[in-house]
Amino acid sequence: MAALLKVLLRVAEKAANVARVCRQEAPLFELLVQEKTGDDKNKKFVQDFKTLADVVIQEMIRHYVGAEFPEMGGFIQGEESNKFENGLGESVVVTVCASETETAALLEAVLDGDFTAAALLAKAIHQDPAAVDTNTGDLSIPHSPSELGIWIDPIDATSQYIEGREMVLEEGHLSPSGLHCALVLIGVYLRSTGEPIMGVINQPFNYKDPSGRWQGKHFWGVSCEGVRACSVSLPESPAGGTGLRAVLSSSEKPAVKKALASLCGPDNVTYASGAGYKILCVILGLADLYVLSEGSTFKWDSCAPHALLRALGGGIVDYTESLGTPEPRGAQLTYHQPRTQNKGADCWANQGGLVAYLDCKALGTAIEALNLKP
Ligand code: 2IP
Ligand code: CA
Ligand code: CA
Repeated sequence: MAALLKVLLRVAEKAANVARVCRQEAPLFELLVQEKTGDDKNKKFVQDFKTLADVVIQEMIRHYVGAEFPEMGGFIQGEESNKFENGLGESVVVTVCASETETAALLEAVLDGDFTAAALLAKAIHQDPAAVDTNTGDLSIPHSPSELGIWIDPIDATSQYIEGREMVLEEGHLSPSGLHCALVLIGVYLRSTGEPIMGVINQPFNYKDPSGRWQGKHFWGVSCEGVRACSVSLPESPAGGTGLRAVLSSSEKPAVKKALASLCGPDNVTYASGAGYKILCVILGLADLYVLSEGSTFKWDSCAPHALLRALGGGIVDYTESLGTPEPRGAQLTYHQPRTQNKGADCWANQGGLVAYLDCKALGTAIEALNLKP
């Protein structure tokens, strides 16, 4: 299944291109923002946004991966629904067509007849991505496509993507908010056990080249049955019992913030945007832990980065479960079963919250401290 990884790297780069085009063409971007309603609303935000960019990117990934691996067809899921309502109240099902012209015609209907915008978007969808490094070394993955499923978050940290604040990233430093927090996440799991075994993260807005164009960066990891490989190398000194750094959502509960501030020291607790970006910070060794005590993330947020953490010897556990067990490492999140008692997007919520870690000693120390909080 090394071929699947190469396809995912290429399609994630295509996705990043679409994300960049949508921001670069200002009139296009303005057209794209639509409010979410109903059960699919992420309850965390008073106003959440569903962008056409999100829907288009997800459908594009589904289309190209499904074309290469037809056995996966019914098991490629994501955050968005492909039904899009245009300004005239008409519902259009967004799909990628066989040709650029046909896709442009379909998107024109979504975009209330704006041909320029539709043509720009269709061009980005059908364009071959710039040469992307798909050199993943010698990998032999002992699974066939019919055993696997995929979770896609076409754009994580949409609010940062829409706000569009440009930051110059400093090597080795966590940068709490800005365009760089927006990530394309594609995770692969085993249908039988729900284990995340392969992940690709593409950061479309990593730096601006001298000509002022945004350039991206990508990361990947594989972890299954003795095969462990990752594009990121393990940080030099994984933190043990002391000197831990935690990254949290700014909306985290005061008791959790307090417990971690006394464990790590107040200066070692940082608040950053984007569930995916926070897990990426743990993968890159910019933080030791990402703790989230609520069910505000979903399978598509954590599947891809979870696979990278596993490839490096870490993981993501269910926060609530890990507090109640002497073996927190055993409470790993899985990706194959919906919570049927929930509705809409909440069926796929990481309901008990999560803790992402690279080093299991750090996990153990944090759980001990969190268990003591009032
Ligand atoms: C969101 C996004 C938010 C995050 C939330 C995710 O996904 O990553 O930033 O909240 O949990 O579901 P926070 O930044 O407070 O961690 P999306 O942008 O795809 O809706
Ligand atoms: Ca998300
Ligand atoms: Ca998203």
